[in-house]
Amino acid sequence: MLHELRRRYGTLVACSVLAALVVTLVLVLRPVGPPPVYTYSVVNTYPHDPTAYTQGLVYSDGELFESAGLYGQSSLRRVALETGEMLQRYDLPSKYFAEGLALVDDRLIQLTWQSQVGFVYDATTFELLDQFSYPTEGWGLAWDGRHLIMSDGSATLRYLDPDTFAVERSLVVTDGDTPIVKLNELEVIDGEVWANIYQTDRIVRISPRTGAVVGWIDLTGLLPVEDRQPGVDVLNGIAWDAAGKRILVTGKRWPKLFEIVLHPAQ
Ligand SMILES: [Ca+2]
Repeated sequence: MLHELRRRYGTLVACSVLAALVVTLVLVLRPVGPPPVYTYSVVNTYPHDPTAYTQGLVYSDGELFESAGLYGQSSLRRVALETGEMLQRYDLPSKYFAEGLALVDDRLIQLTWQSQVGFVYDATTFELLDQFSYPTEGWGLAWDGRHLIMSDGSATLRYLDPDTFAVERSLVVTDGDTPIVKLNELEVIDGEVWANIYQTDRIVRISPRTGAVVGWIDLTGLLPVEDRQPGVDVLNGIAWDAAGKRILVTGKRWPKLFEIVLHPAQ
């Protein structure tokens, strides 16, 4: 009797191991398709300052923090989302071209394009508290709760300590075997890193674990033709209202800012 039970138990274990092996093989060998593509619907449209050359965008409690670029025009702004009204502004010295922006607790961290200098501000008063240097160009910046994530125009994202600004990790973003370059403005959304691709209407969704592209968002046609006045530049700027689950996007010198929802493309 005991012998029979042992035999049956042994068979059961063998069957379980075999089933696990089959499942593993199916998962490993299944064809991996290209990442899904998403299109969008506009849920809300808000005013946006058409003189703001948007390089960084962050949402916080009904307001946006915005970093606007260009030499002689660079600024840090606090803007009311619904009205587009500028509530606060700090102008950078004209030798700096402002870039990515992140909110870390009560501090705002702002990059510059080619000066290799970052600025730290009090998020309430916009008082300049500190500055730091980095060896690359500065493009986009985001905060994932532990690290600042920085882009520099290449396919590489760098993870910086939020206090020392030391690089603690690098991540190369790839779609299959192809590195995805020109990663620009950044946002961390539900555990993914989203990046504008400079000079395109696309946002890429990135796995922060592997750097693999997990989706593409095609925002072609987002800014209506009648709003494309001279001087209007490319799509840039992603902000995430985590509590309201709202995706907010705009572009450089765009007169509008949009809340969008995504749909799988057909
Ligand atoms: Ca952002």
